[in-house]
Amino acid sequence: MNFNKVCVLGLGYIGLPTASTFATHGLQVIGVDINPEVVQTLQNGGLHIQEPGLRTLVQAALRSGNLSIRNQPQEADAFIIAVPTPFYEDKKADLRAVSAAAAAIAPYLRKGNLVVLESTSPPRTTMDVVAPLLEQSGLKSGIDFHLAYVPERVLPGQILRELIENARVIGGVDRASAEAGRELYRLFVRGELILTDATTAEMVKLMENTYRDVNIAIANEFARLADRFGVDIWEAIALANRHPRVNILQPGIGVGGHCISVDPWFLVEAAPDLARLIRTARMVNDEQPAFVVDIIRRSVGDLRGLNVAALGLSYKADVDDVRESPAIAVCQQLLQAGAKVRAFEPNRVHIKVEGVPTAQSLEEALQDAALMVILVAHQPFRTFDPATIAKMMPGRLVVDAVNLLDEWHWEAEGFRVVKLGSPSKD
Ligand code: SAJ
Repeated sequence: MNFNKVCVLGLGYIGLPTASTFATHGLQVIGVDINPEVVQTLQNGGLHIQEPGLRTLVQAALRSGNLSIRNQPQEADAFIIAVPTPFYEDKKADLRAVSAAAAAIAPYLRKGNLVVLESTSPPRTTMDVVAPLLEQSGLKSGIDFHLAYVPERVLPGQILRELIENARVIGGVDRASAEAGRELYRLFVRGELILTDATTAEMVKLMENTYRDVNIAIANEFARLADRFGVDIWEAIALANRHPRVNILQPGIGVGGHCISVDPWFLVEAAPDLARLIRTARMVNDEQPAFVVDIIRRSVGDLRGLNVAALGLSYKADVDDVRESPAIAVCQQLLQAGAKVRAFEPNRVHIKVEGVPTAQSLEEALQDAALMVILVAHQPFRTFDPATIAKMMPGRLVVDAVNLLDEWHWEAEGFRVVKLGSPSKD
């Protein structure tokens, strides 16, 4: 197949880098988003999301003249759907964006085209939801046009590198569709391109993130057990991981982001009678912010009226993305318990979070703080100097939920350091 023109629907963390990378590899790319603010920002040379290297890539793509940003699809050789699949309150997958994108493509679909779904979706979505919507064009998937499910696997923070280097699973509704998908992604992917069917590819994607969720859940549960037994979880994990077949992940404040905290629910929804471990792991991770608040409560007694500087609001270290962030859950629970919280996110200093007071600088966050709680292991927090921090805050208590600080160093400056999953020293 010859791909000259690609239309990418959804210009978020996956769609925008993908569209730009195709453009810098010589394809004509139409990047489509239904959000007029996103379209306008990009058309004016701005960026609505943060990701290392993305600005340079998008600018190069626009400068090449190969990438144009639109609010509607156009005819193309291939269409890629990279829109979000969140869930509803009851944890059922919200496929409205996927369905709307498929319906928007149908009028532009021509014989011989390839359509790819990249959005993480419950098993059978490509076959049962996307194919029928595209077939409203009068064309048949697997006969008149190719249709494939190709999950993205990039790690936020490393997207540009992983987009090119990672292996990709390409699941076609038939063999020819998978082969067409391989030809498209071969244009820039250096990792292996592995062909399978669409439903297997959907399941593979969900298994990858569910596997990680369950493994983080056991790390979090181990941290609670260590807390009860007076064991330092960080030391215990380091020792257990000396076993050649053990690799325990890091406990923390819970699991956030739009992938791992969402995707396992798609399996639970699809087979609630079977996905019991998966559901429990989800619940363990969702309860972790409450465990963090409990640690803080045990350290100070009464939370009412306590001035807390909460450092880090994003869902993980060194990103600006706050979707499903457990750090926000910790702040909300502290506020509910009567604490006065000032949160600070160094990767997004002007952030506004409903119901959570934020500071625009570290100084502002710390100025009245009786307690500093580190919620996310951001790079700038690693180099905190306790003597400098001591001048910025009146209190001398630090709760380190992510094992970031060298407690001896801080204790020498008069701080009391309480670590998640580590016995209190007094
Ligand atoms: N976390 C821990 N302990 C750990 C590792 C992570 O508590 O040891 C927490 C993080 O702080 C964060 C959450 O888990 O809140 C998820 O972070 P992550 O870095 O594990 O993953 P994501 O959500 O940023 O990206 C994942 C990746 N999937 C896997 O590693 C299996 C990525 O490759 C996927 O492309 C991405 O989901 C996605 O889009 O599905």
